[in-house]
Amino acid sequence: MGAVMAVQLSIGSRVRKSPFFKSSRNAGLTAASVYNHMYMPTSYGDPAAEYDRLINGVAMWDVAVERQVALKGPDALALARLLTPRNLDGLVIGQGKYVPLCNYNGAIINDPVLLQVAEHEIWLSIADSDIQLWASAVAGALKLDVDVFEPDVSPLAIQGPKAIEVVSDLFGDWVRELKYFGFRVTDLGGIPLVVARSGWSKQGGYELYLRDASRGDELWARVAEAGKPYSIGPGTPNYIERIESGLISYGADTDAETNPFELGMDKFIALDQPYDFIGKDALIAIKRAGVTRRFMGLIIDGPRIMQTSEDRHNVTCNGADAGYVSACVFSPRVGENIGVGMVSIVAIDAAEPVQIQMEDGPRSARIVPLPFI
Ligand code: THG
Repeated sequence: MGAVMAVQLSIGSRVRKSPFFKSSRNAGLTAASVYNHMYMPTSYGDPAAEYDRLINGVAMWDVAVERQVALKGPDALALARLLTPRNLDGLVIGQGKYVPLCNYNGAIINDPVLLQVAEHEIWLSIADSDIQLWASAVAGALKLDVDVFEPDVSPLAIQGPKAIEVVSDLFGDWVRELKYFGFRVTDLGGIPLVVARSGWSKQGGYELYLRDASRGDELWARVAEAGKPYSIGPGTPNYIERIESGLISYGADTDAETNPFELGMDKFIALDQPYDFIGKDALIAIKRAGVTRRFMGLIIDGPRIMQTSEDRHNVTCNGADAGYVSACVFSPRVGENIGVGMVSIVAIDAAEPVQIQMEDGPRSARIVPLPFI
């Protein structure tokens, strides 16, 4: 491959900006992607420092791209039940749940965190697809008594082993008692927030859901100040850590046919519940037939992979197509090149090395269970 120019992302007014965008840029943002029609910070120019802060310290991430789809009205729960195969019995205010959403073919179309914020109000904190359109169409077609809209809510994540210190200094010791995905509606010196124990890493942490976009820079500054004793710094959803932890990146790891069983989400799919939900018949059929591929880890031979993948890498097993690797990188903690991807059951059962077509040629790899750590 010849020399390839770096491509810049054009910043304009069509793609939406986070309430923390100005603060992120002032903190040294160097790269962004687009997610839910918004700029999503992806780098502050020092991947090693960003990884280290997440694993050993504390980092603050502008994840306002995790948009909320509010379901508000007497039929909020009925609509939520239709949208997800997960059983929502016993859901209480202040509780969150990871809820895959599927289409009528049983393919996954998003994997939000659901928050029950009030008796008749549920938020879906979505990954990168247009769930407001989907959910409002379902509600309209069925004449459900529920409004489906995107509220003024923008999460700021605080992640890493020292996040608990920063967040308890800001809000008090009650944050230590929050269960995973649990949350409370509160404020910080009048800045309206939801404080949740969650975040797209396995290093522990919180998400502050800002409820007034005009106060983004103020919230950013308060968190940066409170984090100073713990050497907080900026970061983003982390490419290396999420592979190590086996966290799913909807859109990166999935395609139009990916079903939740392939992703290992069996425990979130309640086929036996009395409620109907979108994709139920298809998922029953998929489960009966059994899956043909599965989301797995791979340990990859060869020189250290230091760059993020621009494309998926095809996988073959004994010369036959065996799926794809959607993300791979050298892991400092595993001490090897690791990847995640969708690989065929045939290749998994063969229990012998597969070949991955990398930019620099084929490499041998072995399939392993997730997570790596
Ligand atoms: N936080 C919030 N919104 C989000 C995300 C988030 N929206 C987009 C995206 N991330 C949604 N996807 C995920 C994927 C995985 C997890 C959370 C959101 C996650 N998974 C854990 C795991 O897989 O081990 C726990 C799942 C469980 O056992 O319930 O945390 O991060 N606000």
